[in-house]
Amino acid sequence: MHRAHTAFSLALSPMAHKNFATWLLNSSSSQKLIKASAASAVRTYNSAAAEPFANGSTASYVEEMYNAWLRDPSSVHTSWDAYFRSNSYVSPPNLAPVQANTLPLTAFNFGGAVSAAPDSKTIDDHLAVQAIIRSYQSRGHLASDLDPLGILTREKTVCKDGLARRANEDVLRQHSGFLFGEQDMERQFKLPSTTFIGGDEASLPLKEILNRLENVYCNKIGVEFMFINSLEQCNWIRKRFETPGVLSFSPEEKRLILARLTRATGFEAFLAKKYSSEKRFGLEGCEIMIPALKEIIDVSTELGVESVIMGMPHRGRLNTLANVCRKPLNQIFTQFAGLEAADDGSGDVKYHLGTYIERLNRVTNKNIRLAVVANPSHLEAVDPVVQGKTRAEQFYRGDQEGKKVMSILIHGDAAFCGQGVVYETMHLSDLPDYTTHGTIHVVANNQIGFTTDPRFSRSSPYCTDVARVVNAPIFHVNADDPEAVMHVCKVAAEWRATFHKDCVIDLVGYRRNGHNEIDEPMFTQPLMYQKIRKHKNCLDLYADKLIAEGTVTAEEVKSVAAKYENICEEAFALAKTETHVKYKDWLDSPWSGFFEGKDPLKVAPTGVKEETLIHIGNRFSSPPPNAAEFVIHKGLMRVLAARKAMVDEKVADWALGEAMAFGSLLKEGIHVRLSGQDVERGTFSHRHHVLHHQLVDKATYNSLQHMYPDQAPYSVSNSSLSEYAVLGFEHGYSMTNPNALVLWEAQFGDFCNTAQAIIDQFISSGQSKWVRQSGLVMLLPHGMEGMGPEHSSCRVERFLQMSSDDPDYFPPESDEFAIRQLHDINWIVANCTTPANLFHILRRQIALPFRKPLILCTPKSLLRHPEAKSPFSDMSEGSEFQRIIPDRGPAGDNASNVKKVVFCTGRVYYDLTKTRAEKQLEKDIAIVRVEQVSPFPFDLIKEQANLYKNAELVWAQEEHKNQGCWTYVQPRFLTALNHSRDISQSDEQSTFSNTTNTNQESDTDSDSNSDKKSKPWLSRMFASDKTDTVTTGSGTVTGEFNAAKHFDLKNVRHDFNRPAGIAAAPGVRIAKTGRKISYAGRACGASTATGSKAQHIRELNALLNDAIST
Ligand SMILES: Cc1ncc(C[n+]2csc(CCOP(=O)(O)OP(=O)(O)O)c2C)c(N)n1
Ligand SMILES: [Mg+2]
Repeated sequence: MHRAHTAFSLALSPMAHKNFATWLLNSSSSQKLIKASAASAVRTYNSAAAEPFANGSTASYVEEMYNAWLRDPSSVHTSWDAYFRSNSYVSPPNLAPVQANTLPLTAFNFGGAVSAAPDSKTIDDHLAVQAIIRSYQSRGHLASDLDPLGILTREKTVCKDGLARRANEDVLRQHSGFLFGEQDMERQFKLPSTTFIGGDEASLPLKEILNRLENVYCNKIGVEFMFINSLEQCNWIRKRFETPGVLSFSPEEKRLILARLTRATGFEAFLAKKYSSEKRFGLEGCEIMIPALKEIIDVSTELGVESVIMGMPHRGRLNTLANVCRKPLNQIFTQFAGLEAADDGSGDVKYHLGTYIERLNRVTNKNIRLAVVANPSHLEAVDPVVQGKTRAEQFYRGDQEGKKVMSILIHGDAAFCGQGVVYETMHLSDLPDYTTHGTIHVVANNQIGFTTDPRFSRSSPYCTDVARVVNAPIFHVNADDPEAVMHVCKVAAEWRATFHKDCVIDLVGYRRNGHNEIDEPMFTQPLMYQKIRKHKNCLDLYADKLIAEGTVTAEEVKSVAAKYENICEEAFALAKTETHVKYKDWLDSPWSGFFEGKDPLKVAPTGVKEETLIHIGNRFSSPPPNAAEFVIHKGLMRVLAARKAMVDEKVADWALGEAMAFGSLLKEGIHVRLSGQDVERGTFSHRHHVLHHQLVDKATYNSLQHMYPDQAPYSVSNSSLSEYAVLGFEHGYSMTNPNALVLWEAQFGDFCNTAQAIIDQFISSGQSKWVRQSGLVMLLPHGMEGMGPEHSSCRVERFLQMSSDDPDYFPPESDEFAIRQLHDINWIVANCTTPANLFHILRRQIALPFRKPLILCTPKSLLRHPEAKSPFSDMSEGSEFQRIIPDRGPAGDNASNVKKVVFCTGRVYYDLTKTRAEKQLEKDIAIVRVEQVSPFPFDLIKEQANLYKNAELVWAQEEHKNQGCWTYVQPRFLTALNHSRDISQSDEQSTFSNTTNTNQESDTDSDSNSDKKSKPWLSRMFASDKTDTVTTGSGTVTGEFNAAKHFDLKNVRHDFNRPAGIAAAPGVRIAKTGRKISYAGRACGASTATGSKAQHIRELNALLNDAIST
């Protein structure tokens, strides 16, 4: 479309005719010439015709003819007709501007008089040369010398002039056989405007043209860029690679490369020497990545970048931390010493924890902040998280164009092409609310993934092909050529600074060792590894080169290496004096000032003044101030009017409750960002935060952005159709600043499982693994409403299974019960039934003195349910979030006579109350809503059970028995009802992980049994002393094991205050008779729902009859 449009407008241009007339038609033999050139073109060439060769107007003319022919074949000369019919013509992506070095064609001697028109051979030959230039530009990379091992390198072939060249048929296609005579090699050819190989020369001998093209495109760099649709960008790249002399480096620059390479190589060698039996996922074979990253950072800093956020996998991570981030070496070496942690964290340091460093860049003399984001083993999962964090940092700095903050993503070759999240992340790169204004992707391409060869791990020619979809240029480079690598990095950094678009550097190296250092690669890649064994490392190769050319001496090389080894030795000695690992040293996004001076157990009030609610309500229900000009859809006028009526009545529905929460937070200076598929309107058409002018394209109004003049920014963004990348992105965004409410909404809760890796590896466990908090809210529409098996359930059972509160442990009751629970758990899972509770729970995310992710099941039918409304009084000052909502009707008033209490959560409450009313059982059956399911409100459940002393207790849920909340609530009910199991547990994780603790003791026990250390429960299983008591911060542990000896005391919490005296042998339950909770609902099921509405209703009726009966 775009190309057709360009061509069409050119065809209409009177200038095109004028240019045409001046150089060709004025000639007396013009018609003959057209015929001759067109005919010969048909015979010999195709894309040559797409390039201007004689002056800038030729291509315009050809293009013009082509378009005229497309419209009407008879409108052009028969020779053109024949030419175009042969399908030989390929329209250029765009037309090139006339370049400064173009010469009139008459400047060339065509064998006749100077003023004579060019003969057809001259034109043919020029077209051929042009085609060859273009071939090199488009496909030269296919023959470039990228593989340091030479396994994939193509042989050179000897050309007519006796010179060996690499470009072959893959590159030159039909032009490879073009037989220039040897005498042609010396012939002068005019260079088209689309090449820069000439420098200041407007023409060159053919031989020189070929040599220069070979050198640029078929040497150690393979540039893939001709698929880019922008001519400006293509020319920009051509210029940076083709201009003569671009690859020359000063002696100082070469020494710097050598020094950096020495450090990168020395670091791995040092670790190999000191920790020979440890895995470190070394970078050997691709050590150049370290100088490469440094070059990118240097150039970017020079161009204005102040903060770089990096995401990377295992390979070379330690080297990057040491030599790019300059994290103190002793801190890194400490990780190998197997020391105990002084604070929380999973011991997952070496390859997974992040870091954050602020330092002076010595090359540019500018301050720079470098962060490496903590990442799980799940390859590439960190990509969108990095992007979200980068975007957030840009946002908070007001860096709207990404000039100050940038991201670098480092990939393995197998993961880059194999993991779908890479594609999803790439697709965020140019979206207005998700772009980070250009990411530099660096692939540490060691041509292997664990034990799998590329031919079995990808169908694409390169591991980088995914980047082509966003028109990112791809710079392949031989990792054994440091200068070529540095050049590519410089270009990449300049590209990002110029166009603010992604680009890829493919560092083609090899992996000297196995996947890790104790792995045997010869099992699976014997021939490759025979080659590798004989291959000199990059540092030695480069040092040899610099010594040979006289840039450095052999002594200098040795002394640089020795100096670095000394540095390592000193750090090694220092590391030996360390007694503990401090996880807090490894935070990638410290929230300085957030925790300080805060009472960790105090929640700020969440209710707000009624006048605030009225103000927000009025704004939210009003059309834009210029309503007369802004035409709103009639349906939306009705929505606004209904909202206004609610505000006048001082009640809120779901959308209004949410808007009240957002608006009031914005008023308090809290940035709110809501992202997900179709969130602006809301999947269920209830939200309507963005009003669209019905007559003016892209004119919109968002009232939440105009609540108060000094409010914080509100952003609501329809996302790409991705869960994995977008949820990861929002998680990254939420990590950056605790004073923001970041929400991701699934279209239906069911779809969140395509983002499972983000949920499992980051959201549920980020704090326990990496000491990193996030207050991200996941809004998950959930409800079995007969919408089919894929539009029903957010699989709340899965979230609950990952909740870290202990089902068997009733924490001590106190005024701080609720906040302590929140403090200690990994995340919050809730299903609210009222807009007021939604309002409070969202505001509570910010009111908490710490941050926890909130998994919120949200309603569908309740959005419009006439009873699912809240009076303003439930949101105003003094009101707060209700963890459970007791029965406030006749049953609640006369509790001792109640026969049955039905506990439930979520929308089924409304079905239950309706059925109870229909059966006139309001006095006999109480219905209690559990609004916050996890952490479990043990105290309130106990209170309710005590209130209804004589009643049977039932848990009713619309999800199947093996789904929903039942399996989570059942054991907790038993604990709340004091019919708990004994306190022994054989898995420590459920109690202790995922907690933030400021009051713990540390274990100095240096038991070397690592299995016991990592699994304290195992020690306890076989402990003999069962009566030890351990006193901790504020509580007492009485257990059946010798805690001081076997138990990892660092994990003992001040809140670890188990009821005493109920010790028993591990695994033995203390059975007590008494009250139980029974289940009312559907049987177990394999699917989340039945497909038909009718069946759903039948099943629901059965559930209601079961639950509401006495
Ligand atoms: C999502 C995921 N799947 C599988 C693995 C297991 N794994 C770890 S490293 C690796 C090979 C990675 O190859 P590549 O991306 O080329 O990186 P390299 O190790 O070669 O640097 C695999 C399969 C993983 N970590 N993550
Ligand atoms: Mg690899």
